[in-house]
Amino acid sequence: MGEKKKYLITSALPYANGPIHLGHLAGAYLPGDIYARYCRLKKRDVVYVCGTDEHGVPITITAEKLGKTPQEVVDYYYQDIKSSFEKFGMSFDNFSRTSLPIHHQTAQEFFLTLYQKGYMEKKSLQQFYCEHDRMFLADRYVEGTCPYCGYPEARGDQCEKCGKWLEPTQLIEPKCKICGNKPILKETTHYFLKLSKLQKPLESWIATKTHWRENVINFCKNWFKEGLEDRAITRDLRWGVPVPLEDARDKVLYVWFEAPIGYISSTREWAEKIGQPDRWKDYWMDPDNTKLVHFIGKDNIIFHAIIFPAMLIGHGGYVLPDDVPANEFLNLEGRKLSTSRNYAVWLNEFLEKYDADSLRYCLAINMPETRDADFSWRDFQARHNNELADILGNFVNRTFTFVKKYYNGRVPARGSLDSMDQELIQQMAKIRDQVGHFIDTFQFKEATRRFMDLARLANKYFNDREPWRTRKENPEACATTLNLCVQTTYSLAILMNPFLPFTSQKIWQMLQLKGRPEDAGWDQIGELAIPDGHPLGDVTILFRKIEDAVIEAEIEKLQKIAAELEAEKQQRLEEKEPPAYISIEAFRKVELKTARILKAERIPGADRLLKLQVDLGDETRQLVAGIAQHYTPEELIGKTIIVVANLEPAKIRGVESQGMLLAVSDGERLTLLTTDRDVPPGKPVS
Ligand code: B3M
Ligand code: ZN
Repeated sequence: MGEKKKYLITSALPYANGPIHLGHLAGAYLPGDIYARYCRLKKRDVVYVCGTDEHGVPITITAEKLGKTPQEVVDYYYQDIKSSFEKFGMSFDNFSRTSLPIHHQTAQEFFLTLYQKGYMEKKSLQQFYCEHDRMFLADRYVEGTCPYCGYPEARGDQCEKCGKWLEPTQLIEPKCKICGNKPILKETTHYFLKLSKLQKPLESWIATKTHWRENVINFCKNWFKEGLEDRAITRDLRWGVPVPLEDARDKVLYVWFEAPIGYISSTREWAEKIGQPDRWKDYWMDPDNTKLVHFIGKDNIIFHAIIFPAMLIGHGGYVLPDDVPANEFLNLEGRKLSTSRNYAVWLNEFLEKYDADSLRYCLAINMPETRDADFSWRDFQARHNNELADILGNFVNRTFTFVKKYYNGRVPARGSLDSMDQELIQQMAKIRDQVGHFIDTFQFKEATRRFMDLARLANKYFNDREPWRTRKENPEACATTLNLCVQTTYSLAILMNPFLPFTSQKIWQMLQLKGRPEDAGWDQIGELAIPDGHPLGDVTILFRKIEDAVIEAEIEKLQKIAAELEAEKQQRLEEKEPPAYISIEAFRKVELKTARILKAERIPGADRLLKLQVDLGDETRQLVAGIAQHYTPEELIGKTIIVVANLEPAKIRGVESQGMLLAVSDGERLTLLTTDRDVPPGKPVS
């Protein structure tokens, strides 16, 4: 009996700008697939969707680099990604593309609904513009230093290091990604999503998510603390989903606005393909009976736990995610992956030499669930040789070979069961429930370990029963042993299906069972389902050992790249200029003075800035400072601070600033420099 509840499962939509590597798999794909496969075996009503993310600056930058059109790039990588996912055993019900008309239409409808409901606001703002390339530098077209963590290669829309969602104008020392020049600020208009209006409902919704992973919850709480700001969700770009409004004809939707809507479009496409075009609504538009789960990597938390839910709340009628199990990162041989430098293991290359199931096993048992994990070739070899081959493969092989050899390939009849036999049967049921529990709570590492426990246990049972001895001494006991061993291979085939679908299929074939293991039920695990006398098929070896030499070659390949990267790093360090000294005279030219804050107010349209009036002893000055996110105007009044008094006046967002205050950043917070004792304003600092 299936449950009434419906399961809507998604894995992050990979950008169609490069092939899939192991980091991707461990983050968003393998866990999603294990979960979906398990749910199907539990006879739950499941739809599992994904597709390629084909818009945005990541695509156009790749196209420019390769000298191709964006369309050519996404067409190529859509095929490439889709086929490597298939070879890896991903069981999506639909794998779509965001460049399809069905997605454009879905995203535009979504935008219009938010617009009509008053969640969009048109605002003009200053944006970076490259005079050399004659274009607005949206998102990743600008790089610079992250204002929060100091990472020097932060992109215009997000810092990869600390995960902060940025506005390009927040970057320190911004540079055009194409030509390296410093961009200028130029006025443009955009539609803003009024996140500020959605914070309250969002916060009370997230407060109910006590079962979420700690990393996800903490991330959200930090965002709420800082307050959600309205964000521009349109861009001055050609490539993307056109904004469906007359006054924004030359603009497209921000990729992170429309990409998550891709989950909906992919479900719509699935519904059309099965000939029930409205069926997608059963999943997306029945919030009380649907469990929506987004599998993602940690760099996508903000969009799945905050922005997309905010959009869904604003739109209304949609189900909100029940969980967002975000994984941490996977390192490679103890070092961060670098796709641009080819310090990575690419899935399609991997699968030319090794089995998908070996990789699935190794990634699942090392999954970066609560902290970053590492993929090492030695570990891969050890998992494959010592666990998959020596335990699982060995048990299945010795069982089938024995039955072939001594029972003519027919499953011998089971006699009376003693306590050791009973124990094996009980363990199957127990492990089934444990594995199920761990998958249901997204603890895939533990689930994988428990599943292997059954193989380990079965192998031990075979050893302890010594059928090679009882065959002559006690034929009935021997027959019972082998019968139970065959029954265990059947249970194992179902139990392993979420983890090792290809091996599961092979065992199914050796067992000469009809249909596919996927169609069996999870509850079948532990059932003694194979009848006496059932004929077995041909026995094949499940896992062939991987030789040392093969693994050493892989390690060497990576070590070479790692050495190059190290050498470059060293060189950069050496090239760094020695610290430049300045003379005391030069320092004295900077006029530092104490100042008392008289007045502080926000600047409309500039969420980060405050306008201050300060007392400089014999005059009052106006300063504009980027401290609005760290201090409220009220708490500033009366503070004595340090300012650079002889700085050339400048206009910031159209407001004159006649000096600069001093503050220190610890990467997170900005703290004003004040005086240790009470000092009158206007005193020189030296
Ligand atoms: N394409 C980001 C990424 O690949 C993005 C995910 C979209 S999920 C809606 O990391
Ligand atoms: Zn440029």
